[in-house]
Amino acid sequence: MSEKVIFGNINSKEAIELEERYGAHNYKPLSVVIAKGEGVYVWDPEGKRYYDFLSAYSALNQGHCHPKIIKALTEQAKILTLTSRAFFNNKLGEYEKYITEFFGYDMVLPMNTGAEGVETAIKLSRKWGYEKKGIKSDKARIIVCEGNFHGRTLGAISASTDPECTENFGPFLPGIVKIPYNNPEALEKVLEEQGKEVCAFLVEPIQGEAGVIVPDDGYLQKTFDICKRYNVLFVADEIQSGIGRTGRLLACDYEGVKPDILILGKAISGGVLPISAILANRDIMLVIKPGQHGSTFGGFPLACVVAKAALEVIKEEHLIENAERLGKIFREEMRRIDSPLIKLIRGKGLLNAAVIKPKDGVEAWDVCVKFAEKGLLCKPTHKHIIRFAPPLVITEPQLMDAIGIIKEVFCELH
Ligand code: IF1
Repeated sequence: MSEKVIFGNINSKEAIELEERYGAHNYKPLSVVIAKGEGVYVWDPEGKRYYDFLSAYSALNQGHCHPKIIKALTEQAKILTLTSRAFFNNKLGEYEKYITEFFGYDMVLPMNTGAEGVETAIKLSRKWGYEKKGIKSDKARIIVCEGNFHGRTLGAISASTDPECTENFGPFLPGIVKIPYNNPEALEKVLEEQGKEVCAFLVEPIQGEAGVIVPDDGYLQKTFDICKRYNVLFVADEIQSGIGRTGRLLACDYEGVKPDILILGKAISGGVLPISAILANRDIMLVIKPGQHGSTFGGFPLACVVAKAALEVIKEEHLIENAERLGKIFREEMRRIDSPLIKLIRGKGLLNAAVIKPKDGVEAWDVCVKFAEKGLLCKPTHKHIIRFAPPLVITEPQLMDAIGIIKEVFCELH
């Protein structure tokens, strides 16, 4: 690491030492330091280039430092950044009109992180449950799926079934019922028993953290219909699966399901700012009245122009179509790799995963370390799954080049 520093003013070793020394140890990153990003590429301080096949967990669908989004950011940053919601601002309404029309909803409630979007959806669902459905005070329940990931706040981890996320963080939010994923019958059964007290079913159309678990065709449609029969809100967490990632604008679009509450995050900013939102129609959204929910930064003018630009990029650059087309090629090519380490390739659009069969002590983590050595970054989820999610701006030649790296690694590993 005595190489010359090209990007920034410290080398990789120094950057890692600083994080280790002064930062909380709530992550265990791969030993790669990123100092610059552009499109599908990132560079370390010493100038080594990598393909980014994580895209900050699908927040960077539009690629690193997209020029149009950065232009919107920097121009607005010189004029007005934050007002709070104590006053109106001249960017929020324009963005609200744009995003609601973009996704086909009456109204939006802007927040910042994904987890806050989830919290907002839970609060709105509960309030709707009491004020519209007539659930008795403090009795409202929300149904969630085993293996979910909805964020790190107490509300979100109360829904979790992963001990790593919950251990010694209790007590948790009451009123959460956990059922198996991809199992409409399980939903029907709880609703039969306790439907009167259930306000919402909260679900990821594809479970990301669980290892890119794609449910059976018809699952979303079936569970949506069941919710309607019991007057339960269908709440979709599309924070990771939304905004073109899976080859549709929303993963729910594959089944023509329109969630009652849609939660978005990550890529609505193109990876530039923490921006999230929930969308719903008036009859639901308006149960929250002035003073009952909010956030200092939610809907700040800087975020509004960034999110609008980021959504425009999705349309203008046909990123949804690109994700669908290149996703198919990716899975085809990956399935052709003849390696005893690969058990299964699955996914939709450019949200894909390889299930690894650990062999001779080689686990998913070791495979990712090898990828990094050869210039491709991705991250294992659990011990045996590798997620592949490049920015949606990736081109076919870039994808083929990256697949070349992946093939090389699997070849060398056995
Ligand atoms: C971390 C996973 C991805 C999400 C869904 C809400 C949130 C997320 C479906 C919360 C966030 C992230 C957060 C990140 C790891 C990551 C992740 F592996 F844990 F599951 F993407 F796959 N709903 N997912 O995926 O959004 O508050 O973070 O903005 O380090 O915790 P957030």
